Amino acid sequence: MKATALDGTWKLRPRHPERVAAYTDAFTAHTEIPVPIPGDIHSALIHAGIIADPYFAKNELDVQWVGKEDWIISREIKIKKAFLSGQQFISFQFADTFFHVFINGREAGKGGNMFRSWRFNVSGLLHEGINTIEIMFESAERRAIESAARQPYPVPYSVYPVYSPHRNLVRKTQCHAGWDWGPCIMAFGVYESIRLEQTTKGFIDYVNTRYVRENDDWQVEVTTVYTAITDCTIPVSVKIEGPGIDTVITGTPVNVTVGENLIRHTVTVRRPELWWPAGCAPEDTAAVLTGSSALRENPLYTLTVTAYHAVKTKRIAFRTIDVVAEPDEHGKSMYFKVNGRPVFSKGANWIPCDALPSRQTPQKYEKLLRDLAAAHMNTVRVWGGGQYEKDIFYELCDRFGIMVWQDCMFACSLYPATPPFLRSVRAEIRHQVRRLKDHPSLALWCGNNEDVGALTWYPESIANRDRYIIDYDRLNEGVLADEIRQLDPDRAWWPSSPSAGPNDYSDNWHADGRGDMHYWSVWHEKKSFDAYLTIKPRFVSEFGYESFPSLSEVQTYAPRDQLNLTSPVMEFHQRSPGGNSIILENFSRYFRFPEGIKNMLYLSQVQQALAIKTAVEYWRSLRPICMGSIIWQLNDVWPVASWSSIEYSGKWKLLHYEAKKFFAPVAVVLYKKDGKISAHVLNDTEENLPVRVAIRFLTFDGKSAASQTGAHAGTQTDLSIDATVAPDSVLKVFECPETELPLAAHECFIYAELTYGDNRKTSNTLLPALPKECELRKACIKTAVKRLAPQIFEITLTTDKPAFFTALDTKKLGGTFSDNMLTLLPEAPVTVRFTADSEKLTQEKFEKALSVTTLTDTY
Ligand code: BMA
Repeated sequence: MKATALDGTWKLRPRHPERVAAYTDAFTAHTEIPVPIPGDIHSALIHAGIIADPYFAKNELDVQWVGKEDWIISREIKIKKAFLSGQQFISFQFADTFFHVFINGREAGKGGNMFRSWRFNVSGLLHEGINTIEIMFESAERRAIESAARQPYPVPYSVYPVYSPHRNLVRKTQCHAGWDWGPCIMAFGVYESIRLEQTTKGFIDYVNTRYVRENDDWQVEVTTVYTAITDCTIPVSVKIEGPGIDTVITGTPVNVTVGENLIRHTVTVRRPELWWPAGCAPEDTAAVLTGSSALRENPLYTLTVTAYHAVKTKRIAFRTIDVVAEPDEHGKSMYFKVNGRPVFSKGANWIPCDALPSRQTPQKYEKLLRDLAAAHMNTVRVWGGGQYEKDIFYELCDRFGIMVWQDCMFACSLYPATPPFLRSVRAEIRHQVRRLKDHPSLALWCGNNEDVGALTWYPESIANRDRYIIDYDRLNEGVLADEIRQLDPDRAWWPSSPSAGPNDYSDNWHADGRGDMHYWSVWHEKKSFDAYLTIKPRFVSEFGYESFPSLSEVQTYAPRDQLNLTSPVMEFHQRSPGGNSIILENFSRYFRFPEGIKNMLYLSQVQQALAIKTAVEYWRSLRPICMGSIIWQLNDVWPVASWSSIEYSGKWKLLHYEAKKFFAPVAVVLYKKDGKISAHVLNDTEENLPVRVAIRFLTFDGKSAASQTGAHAGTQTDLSIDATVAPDSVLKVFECPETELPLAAHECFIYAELTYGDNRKTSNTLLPALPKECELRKACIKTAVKRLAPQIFEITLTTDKPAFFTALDTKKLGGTFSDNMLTLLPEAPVTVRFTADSEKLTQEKFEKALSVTTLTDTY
């Protein structure tokens, strides 16, 4: 078997230059521009200067015509005589979406589902010497509109401020059509290598595994899915290599017949090392106690199957993973159990890492997933409005121990149940399950995002509920669950997110007793942050709160004259209806109103971090009732106001820094609920954890509150508590009624410091009154900077008065602080490190870029 990847520069032209002339004069009848493949067409047009950067200002509106046209990419390829023996094929993965392939002018095949793989037999179409390959992409928007006209009845879907109609009728990344955080860019292209293949026998399409554990030994059942082009006998070898293991089954002869063959081997692997989610391996506990921050990589084993000349290699690992959803005294549990150990899922929701597929680079995947793990997260949810992710995504999750909650790609919509649609989805899910199921990180298959709820969102489905419920069930149980249960019987199937579990269709936006919740009462229903403390969820797979990006990021899309929160461009880069008003309204709820855009952007990030911190700290303290909190959302597809914890450029928002603290395996949390203030120690390690907790009541001058005139007699004074927290659990170490604070709530704050392990310290702060009510003193903060290594700077911060929500920023200079969003106390300097992306950064440049903002600076 021979294969060539047709990567490189192809040529691009519109199918109808005369129509495109209405938008650009760049294309005459014969003009072509270069387009890198794998890649997308919008990116090529941007690169050629034919369309403007759609992420800037309101340019997105000016590029909508691109998605309404048809486009052709072409290239020549030289074929040698030897390649023409046997049969030849052209294959596609991630081809977006409606395309026709022509070889030397003759149609070789067509595709119409971005999530399927396609292989077309091109034998007889190629010849020795120069051949032309053309791929014609049809407008998915037009195809969706045509499909809508053919539906037996309307199939409703949710729309966003800028959108392309009937997205739900085409099997394409749903958010390409616009979302409440994303632009409408109806991309076209092929985002993985197009391969030209030649064989005399056949192909290995997939290699899949199942595992049976017998004490320390594992039986691996390897199924090779082999498509033969002729009846023949081929030798098949299976090899598993890795730390301490080298097991081979060599060359068993296997008879195959034309079409798909399943070839099975069983391999015994003795005492492999186990795969664990981040933070859960035995050595992770030791790292927590000593303070090592290195990211642990999991032991992965290489499985290679050779079938005649075809070879397939993949990385596998050894672990058990179960979803425990069982009735209990609180309703029904939901949590992951890995190698027998219950794991609290800490994580974020993943949307595609760029709206332009050409910019979904391996570097971006690696940075985002490293950043996710750096914030002590162990779970990522691949949300159903995006895409089954690229291989590199799952490979990184395997390495770093990030459990993947995998939605099937359906979101916020109803979907058709016509036979052609269901056939297309069946082929899609069969491909994706066999492609992805061996990743040790893959923890759960979920049917869709919010499609059960969507049944109640539209007049059509409210009026004719039965019809749409039947369609829902045909797709979800009839196709998705049916295929997943058959092809991946060892992995959990979860019907929808949110869901109370199989066969239960409760309202999991508000009911907290069973399954996973999407808790949107804070933000979409505009409740106060306290609402997070009114539920006892089992697992929250979505909850979020918006902020603006930092000033340097806003400047990438808003020209200077638009730097105002109600300017047209700032409102355009906000897709959640009324979003800017919600942010501003909450400023007035919690804070003294900030002056100037810079302070507003900063405060929006403080507010977001505070909202999500309130939720996560409380829900973690409910363990084991609650066993998961997955923040909406990790990343952005373009620069925009959104719920993300990391800005489009990769800069961490204050939320991501705060997440690193509120998701830490060992943490102290403080909260006020029902008039009581309490402190809890969270221990996600597998050991009994002796701790000391110092609780101090301080004035806004930084003095002990109890010693002040005005302090009530017989009230709380500073405390030091010694305790031992059991493994994987939470201990309440302190509680007092708010009325026992030494001073009025707005005159003092509580500062808790936890000591554990090798003299490791972590702290937390609670303002018992709303920040706007507190009589904060203006703090004068000083910084001293030292360069420790070419990329590492140390910043020491000192203050004369307690300073809250103190944030460091470096404008456009890329890099990450070791800590941010700090409480600073007088006489207690705080040192943080900044690791720059570039080695070329001078101390002078760094100091010039560095800014410090604290709450009292904003008004
Ligand atoms: C959800 C998600 C997304 C959406 C987000 C914010 O429920 O599933 O569809 O972007 O909320 O509104």
